[in-house]
Amino acid sequence: MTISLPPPKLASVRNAPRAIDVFLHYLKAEGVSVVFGIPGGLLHPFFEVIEADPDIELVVTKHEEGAAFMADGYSRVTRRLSVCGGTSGPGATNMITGVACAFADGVPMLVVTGQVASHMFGKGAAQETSREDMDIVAMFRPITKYSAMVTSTESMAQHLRRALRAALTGRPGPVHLNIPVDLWERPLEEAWFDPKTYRPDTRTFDRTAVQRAATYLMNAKRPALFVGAGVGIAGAEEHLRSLAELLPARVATTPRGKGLFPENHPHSLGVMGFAGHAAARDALLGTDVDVLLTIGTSLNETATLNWAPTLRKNRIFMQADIDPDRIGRNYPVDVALVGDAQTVLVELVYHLHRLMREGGHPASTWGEAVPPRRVYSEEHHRTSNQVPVTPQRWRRDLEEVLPDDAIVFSDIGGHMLSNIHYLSIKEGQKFVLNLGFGSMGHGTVAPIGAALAAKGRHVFAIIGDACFTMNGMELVTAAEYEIPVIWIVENNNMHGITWHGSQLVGSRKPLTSVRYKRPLEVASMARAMGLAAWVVDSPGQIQQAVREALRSGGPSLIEVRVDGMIAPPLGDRAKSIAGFVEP
Ligand SMILES: Cc1ncc(C[n+]2csc(CCOP(=O)(O)OP(=O)(O)O)c2C)c(N)n1
Ligand SMILES: [Mg+2]
Repeated sequence: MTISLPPPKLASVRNAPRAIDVFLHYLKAEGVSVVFGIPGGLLHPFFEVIEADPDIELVVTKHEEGAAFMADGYSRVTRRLSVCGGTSGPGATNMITGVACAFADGVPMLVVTGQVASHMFGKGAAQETSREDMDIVAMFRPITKYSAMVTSTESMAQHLRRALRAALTGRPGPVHLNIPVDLWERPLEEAWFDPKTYRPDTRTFDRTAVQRAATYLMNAKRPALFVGAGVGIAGAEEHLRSLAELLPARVATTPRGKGLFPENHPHSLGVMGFAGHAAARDALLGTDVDVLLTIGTSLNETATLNWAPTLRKNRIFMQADIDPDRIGRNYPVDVALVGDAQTVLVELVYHLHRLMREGGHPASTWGEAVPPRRVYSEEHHRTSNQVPVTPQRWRRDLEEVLPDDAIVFSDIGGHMLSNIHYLSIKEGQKFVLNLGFGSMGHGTVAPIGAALAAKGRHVFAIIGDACFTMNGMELVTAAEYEIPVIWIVENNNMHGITWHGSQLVGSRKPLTSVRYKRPLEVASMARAMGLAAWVVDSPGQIQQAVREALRSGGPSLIEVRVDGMIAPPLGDRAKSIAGFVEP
């Protein structure tokens, strides 16, 4: 039996705010000024409004993975929320790798995806990814802090506030909202909430733990700090330096934390972990250090040389992290400092000053010791005059012309290991690496978002030829929007890390198929994409090319043709793959 009802009255959308207007208002309140993405029918209302808005720039990328990478780069520099969007189905799934990178490294990002109209669910509409079908919300769930479909216009703002709260409190991370296309333009009358009212400030700390830690540091003869990327996320570089100089303490960073403490500082030990430096390894795994404070590192495989047990042996071991789940996960701790790195460091320095005012004096003896000289593996390659140039030599040349404010992104491969080991990051410079997820392409594309965010600073990307071919089409985006990244592509015409690494693991036979069958003309491809480009193959040449690229002020690329037979410093990585753990 059917019942005949009169048609419902249509709400007047004229003059009444729509759901999309409310949505946009929240984004602006969070300081969002750029949205990265690729428009498509099922997310059209969102992109239409973004394009029309004078306060928000829409950057249309070449691939949705690029949109997620750019958003990620934007957040890593601003430490603010970034936004990327893709239409339903493939537009959404294309973003998954980029979002996973952001999740692994704690980057705050809002991912918006389209969905078929709510009345069509389950009927097999084109690109349907609702729960009745492929379930895009479920696909994003393990790689976000919150993933949900907005099921009614009335609940849109509630979902958005929850997503923003999750993205921006505690350990930051990406969040995902999937929105049926029919919800955006419906009227939505809503009381407005200011960000302060729906997401708490989590700069909290444990006072008793800080006091204990300060006392241990005050009495330490050989204190050391082990610094992870969390210090960068918290913007605590200066506070770290205050603590290190006050004691003084020796400072090592994880590979991802590289440069958060200037590597040319007398107390820098360089990088501890994969492709790291002997001074850091000797100090942190040796017997000298009596108190070790780790800050903003989860002490994972790459940072600890496969969880070396000697890292916490015969010493007081203290760990500071915003995420209690990361404290004591890999090493038992003597003092657990739950809290934001900046807050914990400020409080530690405060308590040390208090103890000093009361007549105390730091017991550190490092002040009288000679700071360690940076020793590189295969040091002779750094001064080699051979042609084609060695990976070590051109990096040494680059150090001399790299601007004081440079933000240097690395991609994933042998070039990353060389960047970690051979390129010194000095005061004022910044190094960015997605080692949590370790996706090729991030270091190629994220710098575009970073350069948009950090207008006025010089952004470099040091990448490999295979990373360039994987995601290099986004260089067209940089050319279109005139975003001045300088890419330095180390061209060895192969997946160098795999070819060299294959000779250290398994049957030790080189995996020859990763060497290219025809040489890659990287600079020519870049020119075709609208970039200024240079080719370098001899010692000293890169300096002129960098100067010219800086002068050009636009997106540029320098192809460095290197001696590909020189292996990157990958011994530690090979040992980990082979399951070999040092005692
Ligand atoms: C998306 C993705 N696919 C595959 C890998 C595994 N992988 C790591 S590095 C690499 C090759 C990198 O080659 P290239 O960019 O030329 O750098 P090189 O090692 O030669 O310096 C591969 C395939 C990865 N990390 N990410
Ligand atoms: Mg290569």
